[in-house]
Amino acid sequence: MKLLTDISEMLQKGKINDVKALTQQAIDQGLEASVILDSLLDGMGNIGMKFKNNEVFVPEVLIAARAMNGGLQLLAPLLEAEGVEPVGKVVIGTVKGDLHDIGKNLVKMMMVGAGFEVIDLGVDVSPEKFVTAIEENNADIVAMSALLTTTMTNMKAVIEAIEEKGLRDRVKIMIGGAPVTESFAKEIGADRYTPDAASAATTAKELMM
Ligand code: B1M
Repeated sequence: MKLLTDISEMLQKGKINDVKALTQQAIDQGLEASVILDSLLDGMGNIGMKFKNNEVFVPEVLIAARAMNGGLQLLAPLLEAEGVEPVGKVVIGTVKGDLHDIGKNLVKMMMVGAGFEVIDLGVDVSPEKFVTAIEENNADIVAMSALLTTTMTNMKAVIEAIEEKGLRDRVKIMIGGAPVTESFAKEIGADRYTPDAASAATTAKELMM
């Protein structure tokens, strides 16, 4: 469908106003939020490939990411619409040293949609900040995202800080992000690894049962 390919193309060009206008158009036409989301993800996937092949560089990726977040903001109310009674509290953030927040934002939206109250600590979050937020909010789940092989190891530091504070039995630990795997989750003592935002929300619900 042309509208959807246009969204993907405008995102790759970093045209935030066009991405927002086209996303709104798609919403107004009654297209499903998940279908519109796929076109945004397609654009970001292409940018990722071009970045890897040195066809585009950090500034282009940054403006594409800004355009992606612009589209996501419009989709958020639709993705979150299902939420009813809070089923639990989640503290979420991207780990220390890591500035990637698009995947984390998606996980947050899906979890809000699944009925969770989500406390978003943002990016570059230190272990101490995670621990303080878990304590202050009496969180049921802590959800960590990492996109770099160099920062995923900081997830272990968060788990150690949680253990040192004696909070490990009180909180479930979920991790995810492109370089993260099931075996890494086992290695560092996380409760769950999930590969995408939708499965993160489903798994969070299972953990509350
Ligand atoms: Co960065 N970057 N980046 N980047 N960037 C990657 C990750 C990279 C794979 C690109 C590449 O080389 N092919 C590479 C990492 C290599 C590695 O470590 N193996 C890389 C690099 C090297 C870097 C820099 C070091 C570049 C530099 O400066 N030379 C630098 C580091 C900055 C830092 O963090 N300290 C950097 C910077 C940036 C920008 C700032 C320009 C920008 C981020 C902007 C932003 O997020 N606001 C950026 C971007 C956009 C990317 C790519 C192109 C796209 C990432 C993305 O948003 N994808 C990325 C290449 C790629 O992934 N193809 C790349 C879309 C998003 C929806 O997917 O976040 O994977 P993702 O989330 C998925 C799942 O992973 C999962 O759910 C989502 C799907 O539903 N998920 C979870 C995520 N978190 C989860 C948590 C969960 C469960 C699931 O539970 C808690």
